[in-house]
Amino acid sequence: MNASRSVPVLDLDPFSDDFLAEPFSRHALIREAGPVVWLERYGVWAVGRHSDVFAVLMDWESFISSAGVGITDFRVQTPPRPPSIILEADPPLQTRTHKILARVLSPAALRSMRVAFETEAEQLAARIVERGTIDGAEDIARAFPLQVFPDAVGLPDEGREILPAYGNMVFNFFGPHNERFEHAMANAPAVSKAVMALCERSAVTPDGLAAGVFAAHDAGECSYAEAGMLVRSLLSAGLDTTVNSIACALVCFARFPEQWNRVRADPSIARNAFDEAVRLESPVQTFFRTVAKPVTIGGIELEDGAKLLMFLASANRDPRKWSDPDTFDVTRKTGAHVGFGAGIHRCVGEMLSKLEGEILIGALARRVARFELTAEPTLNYNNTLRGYAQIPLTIHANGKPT
Ligand code: OVM
Repeated sequence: MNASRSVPVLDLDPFSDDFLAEPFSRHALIREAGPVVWLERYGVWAVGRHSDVFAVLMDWESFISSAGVGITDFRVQTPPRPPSIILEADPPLQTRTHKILARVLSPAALRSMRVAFETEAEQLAARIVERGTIDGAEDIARAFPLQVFPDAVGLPDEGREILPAYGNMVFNFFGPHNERFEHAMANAPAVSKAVMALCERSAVTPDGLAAGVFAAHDAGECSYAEAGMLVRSLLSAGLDTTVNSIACALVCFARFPEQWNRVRADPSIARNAFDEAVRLESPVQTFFRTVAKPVTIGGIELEDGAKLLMFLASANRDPRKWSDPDTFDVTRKTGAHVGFGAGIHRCVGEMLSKLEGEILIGALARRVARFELTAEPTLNYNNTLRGYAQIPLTIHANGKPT
């Protein structure tokens, strides 16, 4: 095997605190080593260049998801929760389930959320300006999605408090069985049970996203159990991702105040600014695929059954693809970034996430002149997500709120 090319072997641990504290310089090493590298610590392949990450994302027949998109191979080890029927699935199942959630999250469905999101964003912006000294991670990045998203899904107030612990479990689970994994999983059965109770038709309002999923069941598009599993997917994928995206955007605005001034001058670029923060920071840093047939990347043969780690965050700063990749530029053409994936598994909630980002950033732009970091933000270490535990900020208000 691999007689024709020598395989770059690296002993990096992409799930260590050390790596996660400063992932971007490590990504450069991976990209420079070759189109595909062997991570000997875990016995997995990895890609970090934009063209290779994109090619892997697009080739769902060679690089499957049904054996899990974490390091664990579901064909060998039983996963700790029943597999997702959209994320951890291949066509034809994934085609059917993706279609259901795409309709539930359609532009028409999102339009009806705008007013509620704007009301919440205005209140939040007024509140933080009033306070002046805040933790951006808690008071903005967690506060906003934790309110508007469970409301949009149609969850009761009672029970939704389990969602942060559940998200922590789901996204740490994709990584290796390190300390972080063990800690997040400590309460897995009870947390999973509480979440599944929220995925019953009787638990949700008749007008939210969850109700839309159950309507697909009524229309014969999926079983009742599958509808519950798709509601679970909304709850798994829809919260920690947006929380961390907003946290990343805040840190970008604080570190690049001239870019914040451009958003203030023209709030119509808020949506692009949010997308640029997703490119630069990549809240979802990595996902795995499993090789399902012998394939080659850059002349190196990958064996059937191998796990392959895609460094989405690395592709998003690959200088082969981007000019000034480490610079936050709110008017950059961001279209080709893979922060939301690409191909058949591309994030089905992307437009909902961007609606949240656009509305929140727009409301902040009308009131906040400057986000001043009063101390270094602290990272929230996670096996998949990049985000912040704390973002100590002084909020400088605009002269006059409009
Ligand atoms: C799911 C799921 C869980 C986590 C992430 C995700 C990024 C989906 O259970 O379907 O998408």
